[in-house]
Amino acid sequence: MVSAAEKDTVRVWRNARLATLNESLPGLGIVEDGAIAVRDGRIAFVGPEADLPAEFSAAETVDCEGRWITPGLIDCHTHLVHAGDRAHEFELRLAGASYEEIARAGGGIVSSVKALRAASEDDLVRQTLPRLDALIAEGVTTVELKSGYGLDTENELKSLRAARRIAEQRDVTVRTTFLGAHALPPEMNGDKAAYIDKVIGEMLPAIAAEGLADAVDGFCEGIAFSPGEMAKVFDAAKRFGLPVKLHADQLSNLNGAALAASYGALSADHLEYTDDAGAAAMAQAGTVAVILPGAFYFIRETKKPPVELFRKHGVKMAVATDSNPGTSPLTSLLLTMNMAATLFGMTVTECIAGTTREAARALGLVDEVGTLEAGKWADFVLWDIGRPAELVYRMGFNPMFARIRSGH
Ligand code: DI6
Ligand code: FE
Repeated sequence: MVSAAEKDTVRVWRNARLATLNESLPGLGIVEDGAIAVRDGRIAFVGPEADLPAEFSAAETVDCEGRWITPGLIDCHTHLVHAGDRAHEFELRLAGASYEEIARAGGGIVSSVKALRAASEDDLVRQTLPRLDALIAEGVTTVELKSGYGLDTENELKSLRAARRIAEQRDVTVRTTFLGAHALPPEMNGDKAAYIDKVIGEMLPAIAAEGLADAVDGFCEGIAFSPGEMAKVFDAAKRFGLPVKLHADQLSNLNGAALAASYGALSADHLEYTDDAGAAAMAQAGTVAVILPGAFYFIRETKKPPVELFRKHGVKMAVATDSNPGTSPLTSLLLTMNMAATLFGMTVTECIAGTTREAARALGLVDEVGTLEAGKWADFVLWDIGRPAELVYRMGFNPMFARIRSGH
């Protein structure tokens, strides 16, 4: 919490090199010899230090000694709230089993469901915080947390309440997403239609009544839910005024990207199997493509997301960890950027925009965070680097110097 005295503080960061990500500037929106002035937790001025308005000349000043500043990093797709791990399944996969085989044999997401149901809300918070702390240590200031390992009303509520509590325990902005349509829980005995009815008729109303979800997501896949089933969930989300997103075309092309676009989804995520029509529909709808190289790498997928098609159609691309126990036990957004570049050929600018401005867009927050622009929250990171490419280039090294959230 910000005290009244702190709130009134005006502070200036000077002698910095800024990657503003301001869309009206080319590339990273670089400003050399830059300064940022912050008032009441928001950016009041950003630009060349020579242009700093006189009203800030008496302000408390931080000399950045020529360091680079970027917007605070944003991880816009995570399943950080989970219990236990799936290291055993990892060993099975190393011995030759596939992710889908393990899922069909009752492992996979369902084994994380058992673990989450057995954990208390306190336990869940306690187990999640170290993973969140790893992200924060690399400059993450906004994170999305999905439910989706509860798969009944009580346990989905527990997951989202844990997510809201986590937001109070750390200096980070949390957006929560209800992912009830993640997998079919065992007690439904294969009856997907009945489960979808429960998601819509029981779980979503209970979650909306407590204001626990900022968005609704689903897993549209052969091993999960069909486009028709997801459409029902999206219709219900619309009735509650909640924006939607979708795990789409990860393992096969069910035209999930086009389905998401037809609902004006904030994002469609994964997208390895998305085709030209899917990319065109996303561009038309302004649906962000969230690229998740951690899952691609970890399950040794070989079909790459069609980055070229997204560029061709002008689809905005975000990059996120997909941090989860089954397909992406990854808690480094910096390493994720390296993977997006190395595995998918994304450029340095695309990777950095993908973890700042475009990630903000994928969460519906681009008017508040994601770039260094006057009026936005003062969330930014000082880096000990010589050029922005270093954020993407290194593997397993953290050059963060300082992390500022809401000007503190
Ligand atoms: N796609 C994924 O990669 C994760 N969820 C999803 O819908 C996997 C989640 C898990 O295996 O626990
Ligand atoms: Fe995911």
